[in-house]
Amino acid sequence: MTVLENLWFRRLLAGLSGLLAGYAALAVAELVAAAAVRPEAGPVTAVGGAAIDRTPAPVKDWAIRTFGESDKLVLQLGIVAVLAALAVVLGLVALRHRRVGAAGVLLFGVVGAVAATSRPDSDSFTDGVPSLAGALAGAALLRWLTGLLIAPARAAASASGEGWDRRGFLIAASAAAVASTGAGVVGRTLGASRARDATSSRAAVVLPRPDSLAAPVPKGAQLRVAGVSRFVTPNKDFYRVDTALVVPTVDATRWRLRIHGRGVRRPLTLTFQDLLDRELVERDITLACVSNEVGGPYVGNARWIGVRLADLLAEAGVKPPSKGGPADQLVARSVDGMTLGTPVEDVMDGRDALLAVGMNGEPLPFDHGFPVRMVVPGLYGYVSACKWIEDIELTTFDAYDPYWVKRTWAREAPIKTQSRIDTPKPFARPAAGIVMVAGVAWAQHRGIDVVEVRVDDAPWERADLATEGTIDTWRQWSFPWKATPGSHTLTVRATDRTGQTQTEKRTRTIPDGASGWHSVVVTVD
Ligand SMILES: Nc1nc2c(c(=O)[nH]1)N[C@H]1C(S)=C(S)[C@@H](COP(=O)(O)O)O[C@H]1N2
Ligand SMILES: [Mo]
Repeated sequence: MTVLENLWFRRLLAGLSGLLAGYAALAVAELVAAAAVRPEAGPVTAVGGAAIDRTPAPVKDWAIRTFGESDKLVLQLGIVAVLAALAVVLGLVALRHRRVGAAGVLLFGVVGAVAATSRPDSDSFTDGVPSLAGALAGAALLRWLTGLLIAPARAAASASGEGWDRRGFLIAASAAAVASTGAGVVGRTLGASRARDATSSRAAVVLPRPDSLAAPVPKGAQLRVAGVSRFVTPNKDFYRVDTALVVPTVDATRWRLRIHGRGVRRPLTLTFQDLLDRELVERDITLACVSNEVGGPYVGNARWIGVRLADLLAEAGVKPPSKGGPADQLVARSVDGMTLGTPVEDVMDGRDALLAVGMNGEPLPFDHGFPVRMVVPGLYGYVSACKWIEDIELTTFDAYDPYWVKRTWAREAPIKTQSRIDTPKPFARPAAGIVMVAGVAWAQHRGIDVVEVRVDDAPWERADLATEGTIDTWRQWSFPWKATPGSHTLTVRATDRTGQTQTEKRTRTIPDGASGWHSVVVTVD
């Protein structure tokens, strides 16, 4: 090997040392998190979560729009890619300045530790320990490996004139890779065993027959038009929007819900079984996300089983503001630290605000909040639908801003009347003749009274409405269109039972939900 080749080879190996140090740091950190602290304190989850907390709402909205429900995977891959690149750089730096390289790794440990302790669900400095422990391991490894690259040669190596111990380096590097992988696997396995407890607690749930059943879905609620959304959204197709990088897996047998705060005369602590033993109601309720663009997919309808939240609050001695109660905001907190604020008045005004335990005939899926979540008809999810709930605090809007409100979303957010064309799809090429235009419209807790369709600039025409489920569910509609060849724009708008027609004015989703009419352009052949 020439001197120059040798130099490049050592640089390559230095970069590799950096990568290995980063890999070891992550593996050790994840192991310490799983074994001694808690899985959420692992650096990738912590840094990712902290990044989500700090991302300005418009950027987050863009990420949801662009990557959809893969947004978190993209974020995690991004974090790993950035870490890998920085690790290579630190390896190269360490070839010259071993201390600086190691110090760089430690610095990342500090960043990870700060991120972990700053998460909303972090209540202890021990959450910083995994990142620091990992960084120490990574720094030590980097020093050691780069030391082998620049160490005075042993006899064999110096005989070859390369000035460093190639064999020693390769053995050390392989050993480090194997040890790190081992640490990572043990960490993962420990994490998996907690998840198993949660999974078996879910498998053991037998939902009692609700005391108050939902009426069967009316036959006419589901149109027989290909391409229209199903009236009941199957759980596997139900949209998911949350900030959880790792879906919380809660063991229902250990779960507790606390209800406390202003105006609570009898604070309550409930187990999952306590909830199942109470009066259960079954209701069809359509959930919608405030981040849903006009025409977007973040809306779904399910048959929920749960306890009426108003009953529990009354039992705790809570009065709504209209009856002189001191608390106007109910803050729900999840096991992962998310907070959502709901008007107490809305929860207690007679609507079916639920602490839900069942979704479409099964216990809540983990993605949708097992073991218990809130569902409040008529309010966007971020101000009502707390998944993995563990705490309810009665307070005031003046006293506390929950997670999204701190990030400039509206304090109160009733769902805006909306309608969507499900079929034909944008840029479809239907044949001339009768084309069935169909979709859904929703105005939860008010009900949909009229849906109209406009073809190009022609006058609005009434669509046929499917039978209403309830005022808390979306409603299907259809419109037999005499399609003529050429390009056409189809537009839909709905009117709710208060007589309000959707405004044409397009607004962004921030701060309180998108408004505007959904249009689809098609070309008729
Ligand atoms: N714990 C927790 N609950 C949460 C959220 C969250 O990020 N964390 N997101 C809310 C938002 S913005 C919406 S729209 C609904 C979505 O519920 P889904 O994922 O079951 O459809 O959950 C709400 N509950
Ligand atoms: Mo949402």
